[in-house]
Amino acid sequence: MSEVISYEKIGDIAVLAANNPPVNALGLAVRQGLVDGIERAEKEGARAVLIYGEGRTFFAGADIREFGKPPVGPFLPDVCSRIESSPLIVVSALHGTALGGGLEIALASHYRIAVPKARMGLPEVLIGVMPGAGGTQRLPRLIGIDKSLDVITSGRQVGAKEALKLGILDKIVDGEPREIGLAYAQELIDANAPRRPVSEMPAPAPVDFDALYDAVLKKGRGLLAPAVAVRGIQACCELPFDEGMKRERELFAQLMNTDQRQGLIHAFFAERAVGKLPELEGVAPRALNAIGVIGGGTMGAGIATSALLSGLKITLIEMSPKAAEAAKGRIAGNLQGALKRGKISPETFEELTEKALTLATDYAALKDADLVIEAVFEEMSVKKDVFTKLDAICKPGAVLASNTSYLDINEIAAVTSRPADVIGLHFFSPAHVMKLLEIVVADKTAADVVATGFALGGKMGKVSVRAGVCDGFIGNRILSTYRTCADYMILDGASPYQIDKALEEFGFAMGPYAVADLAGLDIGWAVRKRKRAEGMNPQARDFTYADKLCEDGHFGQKTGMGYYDYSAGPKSRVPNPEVMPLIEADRAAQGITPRVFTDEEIVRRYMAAMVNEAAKVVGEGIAKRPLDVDVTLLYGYGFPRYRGGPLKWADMQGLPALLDDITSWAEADGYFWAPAPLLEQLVAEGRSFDDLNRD
Ligand code: 3H9
Repeated sequence: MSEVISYEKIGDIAVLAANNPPVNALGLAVRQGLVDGIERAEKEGARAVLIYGEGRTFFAGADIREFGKPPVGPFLPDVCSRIESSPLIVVSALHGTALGGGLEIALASHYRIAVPKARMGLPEVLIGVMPGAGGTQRLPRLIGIDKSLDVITSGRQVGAKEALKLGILDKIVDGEPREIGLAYAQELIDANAPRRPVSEMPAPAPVDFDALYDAVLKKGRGLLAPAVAVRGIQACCELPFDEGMKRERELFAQLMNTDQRQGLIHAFFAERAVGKLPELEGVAPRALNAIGVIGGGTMGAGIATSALLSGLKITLIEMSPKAAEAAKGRIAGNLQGALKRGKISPETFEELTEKALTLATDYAALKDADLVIEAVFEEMSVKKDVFTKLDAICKPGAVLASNTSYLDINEIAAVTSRPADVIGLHFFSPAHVMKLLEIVVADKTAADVVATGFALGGKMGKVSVRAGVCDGFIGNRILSTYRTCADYMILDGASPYQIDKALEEFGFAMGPYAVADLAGLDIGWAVRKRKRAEGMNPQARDFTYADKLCEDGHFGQKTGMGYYDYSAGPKSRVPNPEVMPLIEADRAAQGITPRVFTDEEIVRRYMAAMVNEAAKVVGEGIAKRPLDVDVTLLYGYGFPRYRGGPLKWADMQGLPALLDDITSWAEADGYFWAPAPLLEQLVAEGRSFDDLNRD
């Protein structure tokens, strides 16, 4: 027998146990082991077969690492058919996460039992494919169209209790999967229970699948997989089982060949790789029991909320008792949201707001803190003042973190006597919702302080990315460049509305001007004023239309008017009629004759600006690997996940063509479009960004 599937005969029951850590993925050896096990059970006169997983889970699905490589048999659909067609009774006992091909193995079994904590689902659409081993053919036969549509097109995980209610499971029993499975198989043998192949159950009656397809496609904002999966369910309802299986396989193969599949799988592995840094190997984080937060505005309150929700005790410092109470109100408001969504109980709400949170106005309250995060006004002198105080108060070894979004952490660290303990922890607003955390490592930051930043991010459920020090770190630096590119396109003839539409069609949740309205136009206004005061590079182009909007009191959604008019509510935006005349006045003042931009050119320039700056960020070591940039943009900036991130997108587009475009635009504006040396190097060497991820 194969090593990854062990075989044992206990009385009348053949036991096939999977042992393929970490998640019992259904790689070639596992698939072969299952087929061999079933054959042996039949030969050795067993009456039932039990399939279960050793370790943390039942099969978590096909081995995604095999995707894109030439497939080698036995293929998973055939393994499932072999299991289902066995004359023996086959029982699957589920624990952990039975996902994708794992659930398909269970669906091909005749009976399914699970432990109460088991979770299951068909998450294939989340990695750009669809169930390809009978999931779309068996699940609708078992639980009907509506429920299977929900499970398959959302890719969500279903808990055991719900799965029993849906009809996916036959039984839930607490215990070890092996023991509960053996007892259930014996019970079935004793009761002379029949085999129960799902493929022989009647299929549901067809419905209007074209309408369903369109609705699912629209909901996915360009994501193909869930819509194509609808066609699989359609095949279940309209075709005999075997033909339905063939159709499912064709649809699966079609999705397998898409860029979306590549993008989503890149995102899956990239988000798991961000925290794996050679510099942190074997480095233990410092203690993380008592956390301090300085400043209880939107950001500080969001950070405190997120920390409280992850079970940390927080001391929050504000300037006055009144400000501290206001901060508590913000935190309570955030936690109310979690309460409403059923994420916490009323008792936990009480516990978090009354016991786990301490308010203070004196820094002395931070003397025992293990880590302090400041979230005060974004001004160097204010930050320096805070760090000077922290240096005087905090115990030796405490981590001192700044939530600055662009200021120089080295300069902040230099005011302390312990720069090795200083780090940037850049949360994104609202901090209790947004998953991204940039961990900004300054010149003197100690490795165990970096490890502590990652440990805190892990506790808070964040996706943490290591960044180096520069203006804006990874994310805001790249954002500033592609936003500038969009602003220049406006000066040259595009409208904010065309740009938003083109980028939303590309897959961004919101275009840059709708985002600006949401964030508040006063933020960009302050940055422009600062840059002008510092002295802008004479080659950079400037404009006044956005300032004029602010001067008129239009700060975006919060004032009901910005690039868009929100008088009918935040979700129903219409262009603000004041905007285009302001833009036209800017163009006239600068002697620009506006030209027509196609949506395609808008996307191409915007993306090229993003990729070029991202290549500079990687080339300068601000991001260690291209995948760090991809994850930053995916989690902090609404980049469409199915495109994998800007540098994965660039690889799939082809780097030489992108560099050609950038070089040709540099003829007109060599300052803005100066090609990134790393991009030039990769093109010269015929390599991709992903090659650097693997180096
Ligand atoms: C499918 O089944 C298609 C079929 O319908 C048809 C085929 C014909 N393969 O996430 P974690 C690795 S499509 C290979 O950190 P957790 C993962 O990379 C598949 N490797 O742990 C990581 O490796 P490393 C449908 C996999 O506890 C390690 O396992 N199934 C796979 O937070 C631990 O993972 C899915 O889409 C895999 N399938 O979460 C499930 N899965 O240690 C995808 C994981 O080297 N997986 N790895 O970094 C998940 O959702 C989560 O990993 C899971 C565990 C919930 C299982």
